[in-house]
Amino acid sequence: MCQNPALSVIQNLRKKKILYHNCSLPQSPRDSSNCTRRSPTPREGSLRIKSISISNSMEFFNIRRATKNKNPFHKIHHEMKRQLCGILKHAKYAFLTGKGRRKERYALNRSGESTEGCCLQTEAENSTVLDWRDYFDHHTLPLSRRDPSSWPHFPSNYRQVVARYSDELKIVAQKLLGLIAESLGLPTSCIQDAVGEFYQNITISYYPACPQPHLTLGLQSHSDMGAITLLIQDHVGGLQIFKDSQWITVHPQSHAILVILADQMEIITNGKYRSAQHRAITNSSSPRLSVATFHDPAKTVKISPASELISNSSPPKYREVKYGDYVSSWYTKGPKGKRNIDALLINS
Ligand SMILES: O=C(O)CCC(=O)C(=O)O
Ligand SMILES: [Fe+2]
Repeated sequence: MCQNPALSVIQNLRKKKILYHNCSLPQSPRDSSNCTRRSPTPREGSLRIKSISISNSMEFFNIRRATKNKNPFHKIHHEMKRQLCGILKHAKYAFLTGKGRRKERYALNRSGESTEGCCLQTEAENSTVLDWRDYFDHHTLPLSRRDPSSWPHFPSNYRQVVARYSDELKIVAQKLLGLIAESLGLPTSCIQDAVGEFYQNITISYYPACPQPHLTLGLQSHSDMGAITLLIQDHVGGLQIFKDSQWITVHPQSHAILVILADQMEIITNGKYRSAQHRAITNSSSPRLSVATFHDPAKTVKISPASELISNSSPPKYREVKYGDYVSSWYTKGPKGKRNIDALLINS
């Protein structure tokens, strides 16, 4: 049988001990939106996403306009971002490009769901498609989950920086949930009440330069499973959203936070806001970094469309789901575009 060319490249690099990272391997042709292999179709464009300042009185109108345009991404400038992003980038480089010994120190079980720690994998195991990515996951909220002693300790202020970043972004996420609710004519606290206390995780992703980027993906096509994700990325670029039947590269902007609406938001708003299908691509010259801060419900919380949005003329579009069951199913089936949220559609 003819060996997958990407696999042989990866195996060669492994033999030479050059490669220590995850990779996506095309197994078979897939439909375009979920394609692991980077093919020339669908067409790829580039998008400068509108920036929205949450300290600006126009915010409400901007969010409503973004909803109307069905633009799943909003971007926010945030006073703290520049400082925090700079320190975080420094810290990320320190542990992700550090010596293997450092990596091993934080390497934890990567088979489970949302395991805190570092995931490092070199190639597809048992034909499973993996991503060309290393990542480190921090459990940050509620405080009962936060254990900075399991995080890297270099540079010396790393743990304080991450903890502060977590607290800052929780406030941003709360504010956004309120604005999104208001933009739909709902009481300000409606979406936050439906989500409950935030379970927040911060994932730092490192995408090494890839010798054959056209054969790989940094991260497969997916929508985030929680309520809202706040993402910062460095100047390299590689995040793409699937919009109007094509993959569009999000132009990286420093000093801005990208807001990615996730699946539970789609359910609560009964589809008025859609979760964003996105993926990360790699390139052959520059490694890339991103920091995603996920805000999710507790696993025991039941999520369903907000009653205020349901009427005879607007029936519920999604079945109620316990968030923990949604997460388990997501991990069992794998992301593959938006198939997990689509499985909850009542008229699918
Ligand atoms: O690295 C990126 O830009 C995307 C990360 C992401 O989508 C995720 O971690 O869920
Ligand atoms: Fe994501």
